[in-house]
Amino acid sequence: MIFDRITGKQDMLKWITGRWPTVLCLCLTPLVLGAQGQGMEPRIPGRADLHHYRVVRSYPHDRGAFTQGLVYDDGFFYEGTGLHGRSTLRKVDPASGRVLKEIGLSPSYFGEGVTVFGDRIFQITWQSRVGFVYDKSSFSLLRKFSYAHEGWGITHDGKRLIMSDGTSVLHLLDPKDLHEMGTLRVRDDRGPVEGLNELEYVRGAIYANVWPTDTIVVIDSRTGRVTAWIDLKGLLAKEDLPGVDVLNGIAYDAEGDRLFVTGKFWPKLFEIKWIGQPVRRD
Ligand SMILES: [Ca+2]
Repeated sequence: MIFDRITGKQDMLKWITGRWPTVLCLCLTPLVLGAQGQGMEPRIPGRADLHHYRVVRSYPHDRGAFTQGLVYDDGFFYEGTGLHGRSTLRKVDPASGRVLKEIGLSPSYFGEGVTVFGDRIFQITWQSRVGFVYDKSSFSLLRKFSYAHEGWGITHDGKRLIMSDGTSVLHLLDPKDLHEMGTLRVRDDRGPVEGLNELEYVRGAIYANVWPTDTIVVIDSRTGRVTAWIDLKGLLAKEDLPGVDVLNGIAYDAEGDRLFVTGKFWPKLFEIKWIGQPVRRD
């Protein structure tokens, strides 16, 4: 089934059909055509600036990792992978791509985003409405927590955990007791931006993959307003495309001001920079 193969999220068809009929034909086309959503976007971006990129450096990435969450912390990547029976939390050496530490989730859980908050790692799951808190060093499970929506991506701004659920709404959680403190509605001048997936907090902004495209939106974390779109089409060479799934994975090295991206089953992980004059779309 192509939906299983491409996304692992077959229920997404129901989600799209029920919630956003106008996006249906736009979303299905890239899934049928193949990986990366080449040439397609879920909607026409609003007036926010559109940026392109250049690759600073590429790194090896585990081709068996169905990447759902990516973080850079103190010289290492922490990565959460998905799919039932294949979901993991792992610590990865950036230079070699070697997995240094790994735990597997119970097959009943489909792992999603991860974030490192102090000495803890938070990992969420797709439809089980259960998240996990681990000790960063040992990966020992400290506690579970629950939430009332799907879990897609997670990051934090130093005070609040920020979660996506595949819609245009971000959930703000207290990292101490995990209760929901509020929501942030993400939109540009053309309306809500749906399909927000993997997240990363970068200097006052929230970066979000827009599922199932090669696009990242840059969101003002105070207002929810989209301030820029980054078009990441063409990151993988043609020979690397067979078997890969969509872009999913954003990490930021605050100390070195380095931005990293990868995707599901991608053989490479990239450090990128925005480039060029932004193109205004009217
Ligand atoms: Ca991230």
